Amino acid sequence: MGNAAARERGGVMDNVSGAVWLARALRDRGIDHVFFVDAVLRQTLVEMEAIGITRVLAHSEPAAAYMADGYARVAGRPAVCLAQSVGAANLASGLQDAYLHRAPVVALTGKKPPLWQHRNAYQEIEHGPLFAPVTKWQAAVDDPRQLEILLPQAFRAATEGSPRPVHLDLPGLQGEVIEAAMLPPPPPADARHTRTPARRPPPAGDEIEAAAAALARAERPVLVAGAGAVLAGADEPLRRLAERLRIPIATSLGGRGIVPTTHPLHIGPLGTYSAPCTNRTVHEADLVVLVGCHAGDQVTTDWTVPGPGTAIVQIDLDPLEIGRNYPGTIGVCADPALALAALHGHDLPARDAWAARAVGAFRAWREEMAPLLASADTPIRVERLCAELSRALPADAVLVADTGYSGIWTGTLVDLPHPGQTYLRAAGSLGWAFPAALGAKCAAPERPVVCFCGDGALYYHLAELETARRRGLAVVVVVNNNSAFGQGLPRVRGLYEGREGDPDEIIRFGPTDFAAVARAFGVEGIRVEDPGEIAPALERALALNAPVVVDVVTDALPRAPEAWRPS
Ligand SMILES: Cc1ncc(C[n+]2csc(CCOP(=O)(O)OP(=O)(O)O)c2C)c(N)n1
Repeated sequence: MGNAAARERGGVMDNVSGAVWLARALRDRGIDHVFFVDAVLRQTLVEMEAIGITRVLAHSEPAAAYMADGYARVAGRPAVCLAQSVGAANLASGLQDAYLHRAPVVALTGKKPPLWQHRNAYQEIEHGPLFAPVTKWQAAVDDPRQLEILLPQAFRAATEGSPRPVHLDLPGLQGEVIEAAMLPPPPPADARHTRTPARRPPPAGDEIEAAAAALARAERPVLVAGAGAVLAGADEPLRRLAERLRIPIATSLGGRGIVPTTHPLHIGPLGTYSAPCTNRTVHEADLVVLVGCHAGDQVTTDWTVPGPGTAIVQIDLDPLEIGRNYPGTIGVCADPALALAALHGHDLPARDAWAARAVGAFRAWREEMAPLLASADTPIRVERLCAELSRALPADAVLVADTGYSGIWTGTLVDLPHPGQTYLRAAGSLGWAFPAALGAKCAAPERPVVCFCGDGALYYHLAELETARRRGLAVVVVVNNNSAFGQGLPRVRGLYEGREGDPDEIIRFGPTDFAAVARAFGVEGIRVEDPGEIAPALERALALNAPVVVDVVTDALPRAPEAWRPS
């Protein structure tokens, strides 16, 4: 055999640079965007352009991680963020929300090669401990040939079971040792690990029988749908089961929107970010069916709702979550959509009177809120802003909410009446929503994306207005601008009761005009100071098909709905 023929049959000529390898291996896994701060994997970024991967240059590593997170949540696919060695700590901090929410973000960082280690290397600390609490799996690639094993493993770990972030440390502070290596072309990707959920196991017959028996016994059942139910696309079987058996549907914030929030059986979000009626109803239930819901402290109001001793059925893809928080849980380890469909096949009683009572309590609460939703007060009441947003959101909108009050306001008072609407919420990191909304827009360029945040949240990543303009990311940012960390304001002032001092110094900001700030970035800005101006501002912003900041000046003192707790 001649040299040329030998080369063609898997010899040296077939090898590709590490940069080409990585770009191709990511593209083969469905990656069409990467989010990063320079300087990392520059040659790979060049190769990415050639094969159609969009490079989104961000202004900070946490923002890049939040963009990847927002992308992954909307796309239902892994997303990639990159940072050089000195950016690793920043990038890790941005993975916290993806970890808490369970989003499959693949983080790649550069790291100086072994000969540089333990010698006071410039700009570098150990990366492993930084990523340990915010990833499900991480590895250092010491030799470029390990990529063939470790990159597929990263995607496997990110997508199997509960999806979560993963981290690969690449040799070279910019990952350049990888890029310069020559490697055989990447083997084909496993399609399973290019999406979430990676697999859809059907329920075991005996587990479904036990769950059906619990439903048959229950007189006051409630369904609680979480982010796992949304991820599984369990909306249709959830609605069908609830409608047939007349079971009220509550959600976690992560599950919000799985059924239209105006659905006749929907009773709002459960937990510490909720309207009082929902916790009361779920506390009264004699069976709570958790569907893709991990029953942490927030959704269960510190495990008081459902109260200890309540019968629980938990349907989850991840066996490690079943029974974690409620001893005696009846578990169904399966794809939530398949498990609900299997329950639908059982002959079970409908609980009309109970459903009417639960739903009636929710409606009564909404009626109580009606005057505030229509308030003509200036400064604007946030309830009125929520009502206007409910009316303005298009039928296919993605609403991305920040944490704290932004989660409570949008979770309790912004309606999502259309099945095509999506709700994403911060799993706790203030400032997450704006970059996450940019990532969401990259994943769903044809859908309107609206970010709802406070001024305190927007300050974190204001610089990404430049990214929005540069990349033409048409996100509408609605700022609830009360010149404060408003959620804590009365409590902080309360701490000063009877003593001298200045509470505002630790909780208030100056009166920034974010519309003017946006315009300085070359982004459209609309300032709203009168409640009558909200609707036309939102209409205009959504029609522009460009990034827009709608800066709504609101009153910091009114309190968001407060969760009910058992005494
Ligand atoms: C990274 C981070 N730091 C601090 C907090 C605590 N925190 C939660 S909500 C909040 C206030 C948010 O203020 P703003 O975004 O202006 O919204 P508002 O409360 O005024 O509606 C703070 C400080 C947090 N959740 N995350």
